Amino acid sequence: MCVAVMMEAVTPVFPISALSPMVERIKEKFQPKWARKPVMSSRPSFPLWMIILIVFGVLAILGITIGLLVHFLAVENKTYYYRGSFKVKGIPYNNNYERETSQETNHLSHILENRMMNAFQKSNIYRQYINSQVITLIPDNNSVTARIWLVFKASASKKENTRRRIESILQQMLRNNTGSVTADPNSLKLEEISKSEAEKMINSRCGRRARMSATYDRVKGGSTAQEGEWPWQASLKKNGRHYCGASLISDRYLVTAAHCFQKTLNPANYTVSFGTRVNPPYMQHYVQKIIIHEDYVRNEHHDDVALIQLTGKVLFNNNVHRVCLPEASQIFPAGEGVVVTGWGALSYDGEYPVLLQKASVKIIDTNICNSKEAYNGLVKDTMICAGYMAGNIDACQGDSGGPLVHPNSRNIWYLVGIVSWGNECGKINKPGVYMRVTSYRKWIASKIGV
Ligand code: 4AZ
Repeated sequence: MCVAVMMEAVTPVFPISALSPMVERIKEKFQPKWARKPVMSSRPSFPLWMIILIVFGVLAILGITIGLLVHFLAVENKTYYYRGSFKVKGIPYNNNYERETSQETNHLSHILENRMMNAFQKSNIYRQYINSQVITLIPDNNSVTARIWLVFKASASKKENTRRRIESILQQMLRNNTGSVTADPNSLKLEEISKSEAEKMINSRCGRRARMSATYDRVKGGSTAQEGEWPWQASLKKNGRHYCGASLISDRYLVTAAHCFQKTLNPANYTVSFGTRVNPPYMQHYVQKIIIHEDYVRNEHHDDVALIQLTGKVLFNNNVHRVCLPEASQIFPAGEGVVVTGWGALSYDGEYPVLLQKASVKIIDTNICNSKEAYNGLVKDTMICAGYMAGNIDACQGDSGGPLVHPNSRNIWYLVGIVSWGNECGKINKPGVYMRVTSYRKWIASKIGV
């Protein structure tokens, strides 16, 4: 017992195996040689090829992990939408800024949109930038507040960082008062909005597209339109059958050709549908009232304009919303590229398509269109020719009443003409003749107040 007590006094209370490596080494040093462990015998030895294999394996796993991380954090981008506003100073009060289609609105918006685009494209987030637009201008005493709309893509992890960067780039842009426009950097406001709020903002404005399709100018002949590409295009149906085209110009009114209503004027016989497929339609509305131009004479070509009032309001969405009406003073020069759309015949007395068709044409000088070989003076100032003197690409039967549209420098679409008449379709020296919308702008305003 007593020996046992002696041992207790010199032995540590924790087991030997728990000693630190340093203590272990000291302990080994004072052990007799015969009791020491052989240095190498405790570790298994691996052949070189196995070590290389293990290293490669570990590197491969590391590589895959990093790759997946990069993919989810950097490549898996989401789209983010923002709305904001800032003040532009030194602009004398002018209520034309309140009109979305005025020259003043387009001019100032274009300058601001170019400045925003340049600022973002030159920044270090140029790869995340998708679009920026001026939505409205609100004039005040000696200043105009610009309401803006922005789209960026970013990974979820960089979301807040992206918002801060957008804000600082815009602030810097507003501080650099180069050019004719001076802005107030302290007036900048910016907030993230949902996709549906962003689409609502765009779809409530005229002549814009929420989905950005740029294929229209690459199409040479007539070809099938994409859903949402021409959201103002409507099909006017008589007793359920496509009869004429029409264009949505407000949430309650469409503009079309007067000659579409030659036989009956009873609104109950007509329906208006939207979407690229004429049957079954994407959206359908009923007609409340038909307003024919007072000076239209049946079987004559002049004043071939009519308005359709719907029984209820159209709920705008990506695929259905209004086109812009040009100011009465706006000029569309000869040679400008325009697009005509409709479900009309694919050739004179030919077949009708099921899906909406589009064709890129050019505005033709009225003097050329009135030449002896062409229409020999039949084209009035209130009409506009579009197509090609060489023929082929043209509107045709069933396209009547439909839109001829032009994108302005901001890519906002304006109604230039209403399909009206022509000598058959696509014939040499016989281009399509359209009602010139600028000539009827005041008549439209007098009837429906837009
Ligand atoms: C029509 O009969 C018609 N090529 C419409 C347009 C044109 C010709 C005929 C233009 O409705």
